[in-house]
Amino acid sequence: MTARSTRPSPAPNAAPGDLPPRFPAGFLWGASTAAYQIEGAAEKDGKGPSVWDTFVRRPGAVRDGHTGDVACDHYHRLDEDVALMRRLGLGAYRFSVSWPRVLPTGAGRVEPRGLDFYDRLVDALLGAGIEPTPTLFHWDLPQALEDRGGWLDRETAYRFGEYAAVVAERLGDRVRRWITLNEPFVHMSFGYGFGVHAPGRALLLDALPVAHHQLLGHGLAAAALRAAVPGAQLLVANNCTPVRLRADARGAADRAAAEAYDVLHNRLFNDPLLLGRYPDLSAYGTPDPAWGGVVREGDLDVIGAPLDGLGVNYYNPTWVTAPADPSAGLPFDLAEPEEAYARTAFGWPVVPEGLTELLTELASRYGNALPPVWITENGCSQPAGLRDGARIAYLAGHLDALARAIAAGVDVRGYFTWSLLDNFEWAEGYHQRFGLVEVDFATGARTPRESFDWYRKLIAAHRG
Ligand code: IFM
Repeated sequence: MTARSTRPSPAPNAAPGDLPPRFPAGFLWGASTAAYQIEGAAEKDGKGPSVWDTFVRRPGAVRDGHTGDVACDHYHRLDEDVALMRRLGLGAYRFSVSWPRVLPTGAGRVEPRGLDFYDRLVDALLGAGIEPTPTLFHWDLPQALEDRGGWLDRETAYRFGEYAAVVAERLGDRVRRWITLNEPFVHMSFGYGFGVHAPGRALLLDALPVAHHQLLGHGLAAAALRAAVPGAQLLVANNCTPVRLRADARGAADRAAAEAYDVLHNRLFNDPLLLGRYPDLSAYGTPDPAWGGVVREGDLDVIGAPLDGLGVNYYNPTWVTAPADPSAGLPFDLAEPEEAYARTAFGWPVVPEGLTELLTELASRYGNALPPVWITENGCSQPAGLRDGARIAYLAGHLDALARAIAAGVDVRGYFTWSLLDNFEWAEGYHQRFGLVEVDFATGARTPRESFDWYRKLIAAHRG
């Protein structure tokens, strides 16, 4: 992905139900959540602690000391939540399986009550006509594995493959579409690079082995899923971003910074999966293709085994410049756009056309090596309240951008919005609300927002 000149957003198509049916027949309409963000029941039915259970107890780690101990209490409200999904008309629901709920210490003893929960969820979804789409790792590594080095340790990849086999054996008779990893870039950088997410390690570039071990874990899990689930459809959900330069910073050093950022955020994860090789990491002081022994013979064959789809999580482009202090460690500085984009409650710029740009660039970069794409996350945090026209505008604008990418020839098969429910937004606790459904965290009460109704009508219109 090369850095692009910036363009203003097209006016978002904001009127509810206003989008013409521009998506192909059979296009999948979904919503996403993740285990630690919604389930609660942190110690229920034999669940072991995850790195997030530990991290939230570190003073200052999460805004106002919020924890996921109860979250949306989805563990006890599964039926109510599936009823909401049915009302919405979802074709698919993306959730994540909590590894320590299934294997309390990450390996060895399986907790049957943990598997029972996901078994019930899968049956409830199928009963409602909704395709279950589990993600096996959405950041809640069993603490026992972190104590042995976590994703810095190659052994964790093998434990992930074994865990995938356990889940596949139980759910594989009913679940076809699987996502192995969620946003391995964010987990590496926030969790191990900067320490702002669990496990809270601030290793900067020494976190790079976390990328390789997650990807190796993906490859081993994918092999286990293929062995256990005939006809399995396997994806990875990568967080991808178009990389942009400000108009006032487009010199050679800025362009090099943009290339370097693109390598770290996008290509480090997409290239090995789709091309079976890593990009050149010289900008990160890792010119040795084996990364000093981290990448072993045969690993890239395991990682690069064909995928059935690429999951793309898109939120916004990233602006970079040359580093003000090149000796500070990273070959780029993050920058602010010069345009006055609308902002989400999180402060993220709203740039729908970035999604078209991202998808068309992925298609031109990877050509035939790009499998069909599913947008596995897209959505925004908005202020509390049921009248969320800004969320509707966000979704409409991004769906319009997605339709443009499809019209330009990108093979996109489905769209999962983030998120069904307000939930625990990691270091921000409950301060950022991403849900189509408002959750009262004191009582657990769920109330659909205007955007819920808008998405329901949109799905119904496309189903014809
Ligand atoms: O809430 C997160 C999710 O867990 C991963 N992708 C981005 C979302 C919003 O920050």
